[in-house]
Amino acid sequence: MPEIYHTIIGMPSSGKTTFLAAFWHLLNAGELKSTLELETLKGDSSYLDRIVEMWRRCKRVLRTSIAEENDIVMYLKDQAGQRSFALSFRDLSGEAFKNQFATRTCTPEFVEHVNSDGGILLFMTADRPHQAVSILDAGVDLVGGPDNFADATEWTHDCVSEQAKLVDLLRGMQQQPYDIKLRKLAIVISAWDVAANDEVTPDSWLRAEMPFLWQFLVTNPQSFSLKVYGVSAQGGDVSENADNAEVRTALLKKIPSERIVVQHGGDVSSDLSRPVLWLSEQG
Ligand SMILES: Nc1nc2c(ncn2[C@@H]2O[C@H](COP(=O)(O)OP(=O)(O)OP(=O)(O)O)[C@@H](O)[C@H]2O)c(=O)[nH]1
Ligand SMILES: [Mg+2]
Repeated sequence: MPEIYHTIIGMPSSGKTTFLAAFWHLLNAGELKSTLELETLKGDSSYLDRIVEMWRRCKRVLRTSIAEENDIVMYLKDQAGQRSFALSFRDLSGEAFKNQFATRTCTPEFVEHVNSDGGILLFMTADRPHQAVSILDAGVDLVGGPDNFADATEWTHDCVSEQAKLVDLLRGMQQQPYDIKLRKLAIVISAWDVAANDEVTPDSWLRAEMPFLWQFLVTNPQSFSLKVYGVSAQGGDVSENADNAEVRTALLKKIPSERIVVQHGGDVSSDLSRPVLWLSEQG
């Protein structure tokens, strides 16, 4: 059975673990017909069971610490039973990618995973503003000269916009020690419920909110074959505060799998396996 290793990438709180929890639920619960079915899981399922339990109860899954990163191998077959493959990926901590950007280093394992057959699932979230800030947003009076810079905040790596960090990460994959080749890249815009309306598609959101990343991707078709998905893995904001108590109550009344929304172009479903299936297709 071919083993395909997909790499999950995304800054902290970009929705990686919530996606994995919802995906695991879909495969196990049988509430909806999914394009992919689970044959078996290699390794310890306790991590997946823990995150799926929180997901089912509409609770925020725990942040993934670097020490807790988990390798997961799922043996899957497609609905028609035509193809079987092992899908392995690692739930990485967003902190690891932040560190990678700041220190300009990554682990040999990460390079190995990115070089193996398989694609990249790149996560970002619709629930925080992404437009890169300009110097004017810093409130600095440029006309007044350096004397007015006293209140300016000192630069740290956290000041760099998320899209610049992501471009840096992808740009790195275009040179050694990474193999120079075409990679499939499925972009997952999580918390899609925040952005979704009749006018916006995942592609148009990416173009408007992450123009630098968008430009990089469309001008590098030799390196990245792209599809963009809007994903609401929880179905709404489940953070525990009084403002969204009604949202949580309404979500809890639904069949869990039906909370999930996956949009590609104008096509909407609850089938989270779509991006994974596309990455797993040959060619
Ligand atoms: N509105 C909304 N928020 C969501 C949804 N799914 C996840 N979130 C929120 O997105 C945030 C990030 O969730 P995680 O899945 O923990 O993100 P992560 O990328 O694994 O984060 P790290 O482990 O820190 O790298 C949390 O605040 C979730 O509540 C959704 O469908 N809708
Ligand atoms: Mg996580």
